[in-house]
Amino acid sequence: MEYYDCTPELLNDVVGIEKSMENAADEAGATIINSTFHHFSPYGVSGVVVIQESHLAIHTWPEYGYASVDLFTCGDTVNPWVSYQALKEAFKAGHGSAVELSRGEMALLKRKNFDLQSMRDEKSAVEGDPIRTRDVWFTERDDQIALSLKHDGKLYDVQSDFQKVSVYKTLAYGNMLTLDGMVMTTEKDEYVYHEMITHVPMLTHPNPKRALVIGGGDGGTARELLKHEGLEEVVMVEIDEKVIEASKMHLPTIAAALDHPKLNLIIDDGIKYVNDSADGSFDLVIVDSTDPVGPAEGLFTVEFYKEVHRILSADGIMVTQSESPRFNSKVFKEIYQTYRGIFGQDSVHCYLAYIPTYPTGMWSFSYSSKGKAHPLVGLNEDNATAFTNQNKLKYYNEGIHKAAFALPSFVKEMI
Ligand code: SPD
Repeated sequence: MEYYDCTPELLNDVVGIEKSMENAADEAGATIINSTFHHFSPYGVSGVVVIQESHLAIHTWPEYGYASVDLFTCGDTVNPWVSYQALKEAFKAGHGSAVELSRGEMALLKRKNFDLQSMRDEKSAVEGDPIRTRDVWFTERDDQIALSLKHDGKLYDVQSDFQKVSVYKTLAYGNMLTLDGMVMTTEKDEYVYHEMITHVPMLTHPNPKRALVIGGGDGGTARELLKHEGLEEVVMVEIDEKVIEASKMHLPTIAAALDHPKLNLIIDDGIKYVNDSADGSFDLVIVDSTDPVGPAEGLFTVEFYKEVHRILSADGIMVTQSESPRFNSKVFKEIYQTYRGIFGQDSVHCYLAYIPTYPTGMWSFSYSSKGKAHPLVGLNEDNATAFTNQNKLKYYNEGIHKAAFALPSFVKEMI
């Protein structure tokens, strides 16, 4: 594939080119295994996306507005012409051309016999195990850090009206939900996030009766909230019904409470729901959002949090997932600055938990109190212990509750 008269800046943007190449592979129906890209000094990019069906490779010459791409596929499941078109648009090429070549003359190929058993992955070489034929890697990355999980294929992959909803069958963490290529939850470590986002506020509010969850379509947050028998109603507003569908189908233990009688599940825009809610109508609002890109962007604005503050009751608490201090430093700082401007300097607290499948593993939550609720002073340790034992919680306990608010110095410094 040849692309002429492209925008030079686009051909020098290594992160953008990698995304465009992966997108071109994805749209053509290929399964991405991994990719590696390199930026040359002072300009030019080369890179390869390895796909299950072979590879895509690119070399760019920004000084000539020219890029050449090779797409090698195997079988007939990938349509290379879709990639051609996607890249032409991505690079804003004035004109382009492509040639399709057949490789490997069938007449010259002779099948060899070999012992398939001897080629098995050592770890899966257990008598009776199926032979794994497609171990590939899912990678979540920004331009500096990447997190990869090996998987055995996708169980769900749908472009909804809002985002790409996928469920991967990972080898180490069970089924994993991703939205637009970002890990949301996995069967094996979901409990850390869901126990911490719910029980910390629930066990420090004097008498919570009504809770609102914005987002949280996988159902984990609702499941944990509904363990608190004193709660009379949980309203959950999820914008994307495909997230609910994927979770019910492939994350049944996380989605376990989505049909609970006390849960009022609404498929709608959470921002609109909050704007339309009456003053003081919720004791607890949990913002269980995705990262601040795509449909969740509006959930990270001053206007939205002011509205959340308005709908909280006198002693109401807002808890949000507040990203990783290390991975999303800029957003992390902004979040705390914004909340403090609304709830007051001393009414906003940060706490941490360790979630191996989120970038850097260090994840933060914010606890903002409208009235007198306090995350440590308000904790009745005996109640917390009894609740933990009764519900056989796997991460939360009274010790973790207190320790989660002890912040490393660099995090204190940031907020
Ligand atoms: N980068 C990961 C942020 C995920 C936040 N939400 C997760 C949803 C789990 N219910």
